[in-house]
Amino acid sequence: MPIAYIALGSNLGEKKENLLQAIALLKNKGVKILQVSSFLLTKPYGVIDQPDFLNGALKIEYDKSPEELLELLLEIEQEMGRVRTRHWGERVIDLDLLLFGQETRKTKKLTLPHADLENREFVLAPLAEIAPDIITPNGHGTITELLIKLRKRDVEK
Ligand code: ROI
Repeated sequence: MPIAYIALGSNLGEKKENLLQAIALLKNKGVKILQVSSFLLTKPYGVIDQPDFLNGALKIEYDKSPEELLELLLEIEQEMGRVRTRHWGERVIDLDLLLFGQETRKTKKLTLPHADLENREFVLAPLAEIAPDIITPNGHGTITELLIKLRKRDVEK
């Protein structure tokens, strides 16, 4: 069965409860949760005038397509009352599909691996806890190597 990785984020309301609820809803919908990272409080990236985020990552097993998984993630975001305010704004829950086996996509709806994976410490840090040695399909290195590279880049800025 294909293994996929999902990023979780919340910066509104009870952040920890929101992440736990999203995991429970995934389970209810038949997704097998294999591993849950710790949750890290992170400074907002991109649009910085918003509350800190609580971020985490999941390793799951899923027997349908990446597109179906994406639909499921969007469904959960909606069920949890995510309101899209501004682009890259605050949200109760954000579920991003990061990796799906060795699948690659570049469609309007879905980019695999996630387009901004290598630039986001708040994604790579929890992911490195549960999948330090996996190599992304585009072959830029292991998750640990990507995280080290990103941290070096940030120091040099
Ligand atoms: N920044 C952090 N730290 N964590 C997130 O989950 C997050 N999500 C986003 C943007 C607004 C890009 N920034 C973030 O969508």
